[in-house]
Amino acid sequence: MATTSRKRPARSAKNTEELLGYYRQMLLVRRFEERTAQAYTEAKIGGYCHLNLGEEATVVGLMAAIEERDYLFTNYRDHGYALIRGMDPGRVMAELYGRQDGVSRGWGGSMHLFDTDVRQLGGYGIVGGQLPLAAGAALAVSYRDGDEVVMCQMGDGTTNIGAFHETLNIATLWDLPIVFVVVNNHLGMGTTVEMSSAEPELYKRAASYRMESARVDGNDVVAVRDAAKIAVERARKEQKPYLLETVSGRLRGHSVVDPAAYRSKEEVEAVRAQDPVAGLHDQLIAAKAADADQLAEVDADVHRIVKAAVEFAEKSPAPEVSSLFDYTYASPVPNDSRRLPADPLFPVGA
Ligand SMILES: Cc1ncc(C[n+]2csc(CCOP(=O)(O)OP(=O)(O)O)c2C)c(N)n1
Ligand SMILES: [Mg+2]
Repeated sequence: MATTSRKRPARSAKNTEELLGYYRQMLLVRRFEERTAQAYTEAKIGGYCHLNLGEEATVVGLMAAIEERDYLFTNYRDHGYALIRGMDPGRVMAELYGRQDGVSRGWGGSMHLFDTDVRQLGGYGIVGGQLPLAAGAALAVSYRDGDEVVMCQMGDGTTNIGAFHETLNIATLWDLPIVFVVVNNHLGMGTTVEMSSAEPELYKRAASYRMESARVDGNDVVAVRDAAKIAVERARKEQKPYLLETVSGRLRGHSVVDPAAYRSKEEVEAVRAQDPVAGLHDQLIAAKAADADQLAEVDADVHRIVKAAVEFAEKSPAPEVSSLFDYTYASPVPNDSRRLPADPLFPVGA
């Protein structure tokens, strides 16, 4: 096990360009999530809704480490991953709105973003639910002698779920090409890692399963990318699982409706001081890679993308009620009840 260092690469035009690209992506996640929170409070979005605010460097760094051919599973905090993995922002927003043009035709919603085109196979609302499924995908890859890798993201709270231990155990026993990523934002809803985990250095959990692991600063996009690349390469070349822990913060409540009253003002200030988007902004200026006007232009561009996404979602129609049972079963089921909500239990006159 190793803790990854924060050594920065020498500055070059390529690095500068790369960093600016990451800044644009992180800002896209930031502005998309802020707009999502607004749409939720306007009751345009229903159901549960969890944001990646504060996790932008982690999201972008992880997505820079996997390739198109690789597969991704995440928990319900999935909007940012979808955007950076390549789902169209308008179709993601339409999904949050529950509209027909959403990536899952409006049936999945915020927690279940799924798009086989970009090999993002959900979005799972059950804590730890994605782990056994991701292991199954990795088993399929291995069975077919493929060279794809499965990345399975989860939160810190997930490391105390039975499925976490069962899946890590089997992943080592079966030499699965899978990278488990624990996004440690210090909180599972309102419970801190220290209150819930006897070993709060979560990457050390991998030792129980003889699995390589590392911990990295989740607010440093390049450090996350480089640490994740090591993990992905090991999974791809050696067919060995890996556990990567990224440490960052959650800027808002657990979900959009959570005021997070359990956090003190000082704790919130400490998280804000580590804000990865503001941090990269200042880093770019200090390194003279860009000036404030250029970065404001990036922000304006991103605002346009998010505005267009909202307009697309607003215009998309709601799914037909008659399609409520579509996509439930792969093939017709005999005697399947097609009763819609509010339909009488027995047809009148029957
Ligand atoms: C099996 C299960 N138990 C409880 C819940 C309720 N729940 C939803 S999110 C959550 C906290 C998970 O925290 P963490 O894994 O750290 O993820 P984060 O929300 O920080 O991304 C809990 C307990 C659930 N969805 N599924
Ligand atoms: Mg958490």
